[in-house]
Amino acid sequence: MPGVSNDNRPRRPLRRALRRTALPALTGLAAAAAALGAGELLAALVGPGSSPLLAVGSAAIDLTPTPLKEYAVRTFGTRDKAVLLGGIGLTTALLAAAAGVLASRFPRAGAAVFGAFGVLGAVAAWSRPTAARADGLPALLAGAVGAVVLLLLSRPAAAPSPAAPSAAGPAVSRRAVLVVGTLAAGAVAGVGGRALTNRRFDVSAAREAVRLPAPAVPLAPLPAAVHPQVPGLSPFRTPNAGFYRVDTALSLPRIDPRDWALRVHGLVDRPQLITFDELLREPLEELDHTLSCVSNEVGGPYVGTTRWLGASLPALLRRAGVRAGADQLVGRSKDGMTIGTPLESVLDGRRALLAVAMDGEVLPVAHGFPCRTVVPGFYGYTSATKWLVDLEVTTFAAFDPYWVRRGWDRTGTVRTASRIEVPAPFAKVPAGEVDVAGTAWATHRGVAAVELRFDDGPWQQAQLAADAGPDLWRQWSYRWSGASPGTHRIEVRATDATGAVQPEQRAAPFPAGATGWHSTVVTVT
Ligand SMILES: Nc1nc2c(c(=O)[nH]1)N[C@H]1C(S)=C(S)[C@@H](COP(=O)(O)O)O[C@H]1N2
Ligand SMILES: [Mo]
Repeated sequence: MPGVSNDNRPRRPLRRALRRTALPALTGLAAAAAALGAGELLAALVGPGSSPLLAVGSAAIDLTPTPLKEYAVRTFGTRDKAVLLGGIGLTTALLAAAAGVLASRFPRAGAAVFGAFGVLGAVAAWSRPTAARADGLPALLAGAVGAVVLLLLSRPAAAPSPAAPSAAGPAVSRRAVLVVGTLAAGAVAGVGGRALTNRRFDVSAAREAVRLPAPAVPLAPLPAAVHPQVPGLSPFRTPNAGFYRVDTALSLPRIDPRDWALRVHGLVDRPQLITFDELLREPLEELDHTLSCVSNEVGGPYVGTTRWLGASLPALLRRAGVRAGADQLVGRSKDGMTIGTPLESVLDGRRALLAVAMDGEVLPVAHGFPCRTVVPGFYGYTSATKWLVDLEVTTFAAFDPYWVRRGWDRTGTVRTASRIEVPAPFAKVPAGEVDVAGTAWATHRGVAAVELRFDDGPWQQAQLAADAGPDLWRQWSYRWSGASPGTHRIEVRATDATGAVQPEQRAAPFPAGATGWHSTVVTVT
């Protein structure tokens, strides 16, 4: 049997290949682990925005071209951030392995790769809109540690003694032990650093300590008739745990309400500064409202309905005294997001809030604790600043907020939308009577009608559940009788309270929200 005749032969090249690439690559990974471990430990001292991986990730989010970002949201949904961090981790690992191989021949060149990435990470951290002086230091430390560890681990082993021809074996394994040890130590430091950061900047105790005052302007409970009671249809009020989350924050801004103050400035006569205690002493109002995201595809899940509680935003602006000529209200968040709302709409009598609670609970950290804006009629990106710290009265001519700079519509008025939730797509339903049900919204205009059609037949009126107001979605149902066995396509369209029928024409979410009719295919058996 040729090829197996000499069972000594395959071993040597293997060992040589191992020494030439596998061990150097692993050495590069170990240097990267030590680097990131050191970086995370220092980041725990400096602040959450200074973690080198997160800083690079945040910069990547800001620099990602809009089509790619749309693709990511479409493909990965709310897991987009995990995918991004995974991608950055994988890229880092590959580059580190390559730098390790490079260092086995040119140690200084390998070390220089680490130095360069340290500088890049620091630039990323300093480029954040809210960067502090020290935020680049963890990445610089990481680069330096990575370079030094790589140089130390890549030093040529002592020349093998001629008396012991197998000396290369122990030298390789001694180095392998060092490399694996460094890898493990770096991983422990990295995980430990993250845990320290989370512990140091945790605000869950401060959040639990908040006592919500009773609303000065309470709302009656919603009537049961807002829900058609069709099994499988989403609840009218979305529980907080199921409320969609969309934002650019890789690590959630954690704000202790005792350190929070809201500044109101710009084109106003009397700039304001309000602490959280002062905010809670305002007469608090309740608002039932459906919040939706401009990135929601036709039939998509980025929409939710809740009862918000907060201080009146128009009342605060009147106290500040808005000057003539101002037409845009810009909210800024702790993490530097900017969101611009048409000022005229905020002041036209609709109930707009500086919200502190949703669904009877202090705002969850992921939804903007301790304070966010809510302005009915607009998508979240032009109305709902989470982790709000600053309100500027300005003009559209003077300032383009974050998403507008990336080509999105500057107004962000919610487009009329409707979706079929029951039956589920591709469901098999028994012949006879079939319950069809879903949700429609045209926030702040209200939904006047929902129609269905089956296999391109004539439009049929769906039965609307009780109307709880124009700022809320409206659920609907339809009893489909005489469904014949086979595959059927159901389409839905809504009409808003101005009489405008949802257009059939499909448009992508960019730049002003998706349009088109939602449809679903079911099989009647
Ligand atoms: N600070 C901050 N606020 C933000 C965003 C963000 O990225 N950062 N995203 C906006 C967008 S696009 C939407 S749709 C809503 C989503 O709010 P939710 O996550 O509470 O559902 O928040 C808005 N407010
Ligand atoms: Mo959004």
